[in-house]
Amino acid sequence: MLTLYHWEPNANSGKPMLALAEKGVPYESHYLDLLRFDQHSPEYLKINPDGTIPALVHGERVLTESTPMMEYIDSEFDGPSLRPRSALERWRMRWWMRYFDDYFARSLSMIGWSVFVGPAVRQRDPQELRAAIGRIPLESRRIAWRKAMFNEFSAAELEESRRRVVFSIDVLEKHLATHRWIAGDSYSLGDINGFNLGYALPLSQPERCNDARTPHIMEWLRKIYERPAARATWAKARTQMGERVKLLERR
Ligand SMILES: N[C@@H](CCC(=O)N[C@@H](CS)C(=O)NCC(=O)O)C(=O)O
Repeated sequence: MLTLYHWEPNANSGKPMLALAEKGVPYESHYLDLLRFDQHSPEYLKINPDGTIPALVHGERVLTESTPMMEYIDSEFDGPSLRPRSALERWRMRWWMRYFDDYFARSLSMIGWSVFVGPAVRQRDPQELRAAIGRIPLESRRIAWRKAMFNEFSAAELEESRRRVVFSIDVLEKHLATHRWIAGDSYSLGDINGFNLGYALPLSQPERCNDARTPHIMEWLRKIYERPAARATWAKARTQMGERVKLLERR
């Protein structure tokens, strides 16, 4: 009835995983190994021809794009509402989700692909890697993979991404200094989105995101990680990636 195709609880895959856990909705989990290119297999392309994850299959319906997918989950299933009632808070939630997806996540992702995804596959046979690129349907993903595999991100684009990440951390810290949650008073999809983007920031950006410099981000991340749904979601991690969330344990 409900199947989620996903990778680790992280970035886009983690968004519907955590939203489903918060709602208490059971689902069949179909794990795709992004580093083994499972998302470009002919079987998966029948589900999502873009070859990206996550994808949610609900009966006859196939839903892609993790952020609107979370809104679908919240509307379609019982469980606590993950969208604020007030128009102002709902606007703020969507404002932030757009900011996270279009600006912050893009920059963080480029850095992640350069320092983690690329090195994780680079030692494989170049012929095999070129063949894998040839099977990627979206041009933008082909470019990202090529740059990651062959270490082709330019110094200028990485520098700009680093600048945007630092800028975004400061914007978020300022926001959380005056708002309990992303939308305001209520925990929402905005927090789920932001957590998936930012849970590892204290590890990847230790000089920028830490208790002294960004106490509000740190407290917000810890509060989310303490939620049973977040614990249960990150317990589904299959690789070392999931371990990073443990940095949020209170000492
Ligand atoms: N905007 C899409 C992006 C999906 C996306 O690019 N997902 C990444 C994983 S976080 C992916 O599938 N990468 C695999 C690839 O590019 O081959 C969403 O939010 O679902």
